[in-house]
Amino acid sequence: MSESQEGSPEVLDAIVVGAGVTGLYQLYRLLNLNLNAKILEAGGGVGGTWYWNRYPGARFDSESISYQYSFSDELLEEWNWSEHYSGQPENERYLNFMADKFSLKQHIRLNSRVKSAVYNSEKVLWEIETEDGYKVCSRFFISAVGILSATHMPDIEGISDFKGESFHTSRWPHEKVDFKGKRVGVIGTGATAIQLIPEIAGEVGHLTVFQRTANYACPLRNSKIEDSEQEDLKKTYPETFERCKRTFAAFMQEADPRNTFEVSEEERLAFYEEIWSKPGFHKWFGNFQDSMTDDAANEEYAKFVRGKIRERVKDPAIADLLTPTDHPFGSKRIPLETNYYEVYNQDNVQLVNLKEAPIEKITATGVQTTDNSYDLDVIIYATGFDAITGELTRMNIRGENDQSLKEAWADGVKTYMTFQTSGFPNFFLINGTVFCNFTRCAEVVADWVSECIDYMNQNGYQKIGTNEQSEQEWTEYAESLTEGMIFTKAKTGNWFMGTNVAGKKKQFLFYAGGAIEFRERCEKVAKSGYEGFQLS
Ligand code: NA7
Repeated sequence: MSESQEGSPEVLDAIVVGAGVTGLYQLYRLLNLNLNAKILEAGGGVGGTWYWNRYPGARFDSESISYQYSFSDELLEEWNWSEHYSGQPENERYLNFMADKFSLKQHIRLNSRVKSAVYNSEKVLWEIETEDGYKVCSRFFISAVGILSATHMPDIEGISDFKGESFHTSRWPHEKVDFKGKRVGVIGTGATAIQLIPEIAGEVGHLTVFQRTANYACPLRNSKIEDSEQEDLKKTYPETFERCKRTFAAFMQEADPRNTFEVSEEERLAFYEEIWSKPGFHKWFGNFQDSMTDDAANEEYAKFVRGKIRERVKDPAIADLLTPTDHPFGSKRIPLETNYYEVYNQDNVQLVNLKEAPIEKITATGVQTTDNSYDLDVIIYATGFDAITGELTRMNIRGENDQSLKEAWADGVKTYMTFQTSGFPNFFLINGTVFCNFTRCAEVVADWVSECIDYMNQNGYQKIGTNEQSEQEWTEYAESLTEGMIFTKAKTGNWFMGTNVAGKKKQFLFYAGGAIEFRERCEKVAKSGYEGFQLS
């Protein structure tokens, strides 16, 4: 019976926030430990990223087979991917299939955005309330809100004055949007816009793309998986997961052990062409091993990519605008595209250079830049996310001494092992904060938390926390790993570094030690009886 009917909230073992990839698996693991656990999910369905990002063209940039869960042979056997890089509708169906298969939905409360979570030291319980007034208490409070949940709307005057239709890409309407004959504006040219634009360019009457920074988009080279291929493909799953375990960020692609200038120019170009012809992230992670660490090596490859962009755009002036020169290749997330650059050869598509003339305001009829007005029927904000910390600090999470997480992180994110922050006992962060092929590390962190809770229960511990010393040592160590790293070299607009959101502390928001090291450390800490954590 619901506690609100009775007046006093029910007490659970664990509340998980978010029914995305990580949250669903975390719930599955907790239920298998016979714990009384529940997910609170803001959306009207399960899927997280794959529920919210319904814009045309939204799809995996990791291989479907390397992104999928690995924990259940039955699930691997029963689910057939229809494309090598599967699209949002199928991804959402997959996560629903998983939730149904393991009977998770009865433990998920949808349309339940967490408003506050307050730690009660006396009772060793988290008191949680959702925006619709539902209250629940829980011993463990686990955040699985993902990395890209909090939408980032630009700080532009007049957004609410626009009389036409407008939406952020991650709040795309559930019903099909009819673009036929309409004048559509897209603000932003990140990975999202680059997936979306080719999908709508053929339908719209006119498309205006407002670009501030050009990106190094690379061809995705997606293809169908025929029914006849399924069986053979499934035989590759064990090797796929093993391969991911061997790479730094748990992707399938491994860097070439040679250095860029170790080979002749001819050989180098042939190698660039070879990785260019492969699908997915080969062009990023499968490159010469120094391509992301040596500036000259990086520039050599960047030149090759710029040439590839220019080849595809007919008007040299537009090609120039689309060609990035202000940041190294791979210093920002590499977007993967299908027919993106060709869109700019269409007569009904216009590229607006915001570097030259920034947006001044949104008006009732469209977008006004410092040198022109653009009349539009629809404005699409593809302006990204307040990544990793945004969703967490928007919730009112208060730990010991009534300190909020927002206050605790005022000078930047501080954690121990990415899992806990001092002053917030029994609160686990499993947001996906290791730089990693998402699901590969989601399984690692949810397994670790489940085993930790099981260990506590077996040994009669009520509470786990970390202290300022462990937190400081870890945070300093994690920061030291990022020195000179490629991601620190893009000066602006980089959600990995928090520089896309005004006022956010500049800090690499992922753990940069790599998935292999992180996994080993997780194992070691667990084996040591949770060194650096305090159990009581
Ligand atoms: P991104 O990669 O953060 O891209 C956001 C885009 O929006 C980017 O081109 C920004 O330009 C642009 N932007 C943001 N604010 C403004 C304003 N005020 N004016 C003009 N343009 C603006 O977000 P995505 O959603 O594309 O991708 C996020 C991740 O989702 C992606 O990496 C994948 O992992 C999936 P800027 O570059 O800052 O000049």
